[in-house]
Amino acid sequence: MSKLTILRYPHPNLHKVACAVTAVDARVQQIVADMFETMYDANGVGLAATQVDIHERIIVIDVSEERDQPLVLINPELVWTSEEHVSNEEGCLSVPGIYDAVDRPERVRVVALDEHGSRREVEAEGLLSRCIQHEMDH
Ligand code: GNR
Ligand code: NI
Repeated sequence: MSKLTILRYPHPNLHKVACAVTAVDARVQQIVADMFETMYDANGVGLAATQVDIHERIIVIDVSEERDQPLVLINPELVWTSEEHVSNEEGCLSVPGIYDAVDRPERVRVVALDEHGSRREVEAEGLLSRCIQHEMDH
């Protein structure tokens, strides 16, 4: 495992659009492990690969208090968003010190691959929903 460097605004690579992962193999699993190490070290609740200068659709999330509920989303797609929206404060590890309210759908359903390449569907609300949407925006 190795900790990766988180790009900070206004690094131009933060604007790059990530490509789909074509195979969930050992290379991708190493990226996932390194992203978790980086996210936990930074006390973040989520991290998108773009933030560590890897331009592939890979997201790691852990919104649990105990930091023991890792969630991996590869090639995520939103398949449903609620009509109801909610506004809440967001921060970003790539924009340290800045927090502002962002209006988003309250609940989402996302389909993605996990770290083993298995398709999974997650329905989320609250911080998890917000975090999934924030990471997908990266
Ligand atoms: O650590 C993070 N906290 C957070 C709080 C509210 C909404 C979204 C987030 S994501 C952020 C980590 C980050 O920058 N991920 O891209
Ligand atoms: Ni962010």
